[in-house]
Amino acid sequence: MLLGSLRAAPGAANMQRKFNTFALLVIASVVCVAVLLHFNKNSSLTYLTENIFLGNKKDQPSGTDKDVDQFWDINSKFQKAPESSEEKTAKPVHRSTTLGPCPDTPPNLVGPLRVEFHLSHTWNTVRKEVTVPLQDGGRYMPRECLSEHKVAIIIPYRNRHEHLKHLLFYLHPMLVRQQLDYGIYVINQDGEGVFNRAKLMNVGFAEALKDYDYECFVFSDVDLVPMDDRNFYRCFESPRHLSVAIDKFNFQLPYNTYFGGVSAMSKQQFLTVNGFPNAYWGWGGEDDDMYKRIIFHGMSISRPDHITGKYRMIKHERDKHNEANPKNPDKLFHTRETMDKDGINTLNYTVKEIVKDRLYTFINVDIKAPIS
Ligand code: BGN
Repeated sequence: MLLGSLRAAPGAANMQRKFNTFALLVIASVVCVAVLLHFNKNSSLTYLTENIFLGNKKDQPSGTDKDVDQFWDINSKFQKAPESSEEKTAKPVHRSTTLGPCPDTPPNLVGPLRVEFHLSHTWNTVRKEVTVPLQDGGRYMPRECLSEHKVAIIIPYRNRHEHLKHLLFYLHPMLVRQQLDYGIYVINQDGEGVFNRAKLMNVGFAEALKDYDYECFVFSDVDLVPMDDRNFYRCFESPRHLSVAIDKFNFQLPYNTYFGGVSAMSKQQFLTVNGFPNAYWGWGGEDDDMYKRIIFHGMSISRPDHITGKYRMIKHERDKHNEANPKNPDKLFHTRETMDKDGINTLNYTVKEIVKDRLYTFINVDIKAPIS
């Protein structure tokens, strides 16, 4: 009996050991499966395997020059620029949440830029030259770090496609070097009514916010190209005037309170002053009104120095339906009373079409313009 039990004991221990090993294997497999499922659900593993180079890797021309240029002819029927099959397959970027913040001073800035307008680009050549990996709608975010700056570039627009080509040709690479998380919004005033730059800015603010959680807005004329990439298209503690040294004004401020051309305001700053006035139809004064809104709300203006704040303006004739409006200067005497009653809080417009191109988001809007 004893012998039997003594013999039986090693057998049972063996069985026990085998069972333990088996149980350990089962537990390990369950843990592995759970870990895999978790990472798959949360995009950080997917990110590592997914091709995040969106846009058109080879920068294939999309459609013919004629097709694309026709799109910009306001008289032709509004249509989306044809896309190559590669552009169509662009998917949203999944960024790893483990990326560190981008440095405050971006590492790849080059300083002064050579800006020339004598080359006549077609949309296809601009597309080929702008080789940065953009998502549809002229959107970009750095892959190497988490940008601190979510910036919408708002460009009021009508019939200026030559200018837009030049601007985007220089602007995209510069904004990429500045490591911004940005999008470009071209706000086109539909129809032939009197132009209203400030109202288009307000529309751009409202529409860009529907697209993404932007915290900063750069309002830019279409004909102003920055000449130095150290001029940051980001927001500061105070509203910022960026175009301080334009060639047209001999690289000087035309007057001390000038706030026109290119400016940057945080979402909060913009809302505090109730945005731009909507009441300035035709040329002149709306930027001065914004300056006054800022000052009347107890803020001041910040500016880059006259070297980094250099701009080249693309020469052009005065636009049709944007003549200087003799009624505008008088409005400036009433900014204090009007600023809370006219602005982003009273904005009304109708979006007629939104077109997402690789280089920009084009928003065609009816802003109820009077006929001149
Ligand atoms: C000013 C315009 C600005 C314009 C600058 C630079 C007015 C208001 C009446 C005094 N202001 O004269 O809107 O940005 O010139 O061109 O017209």
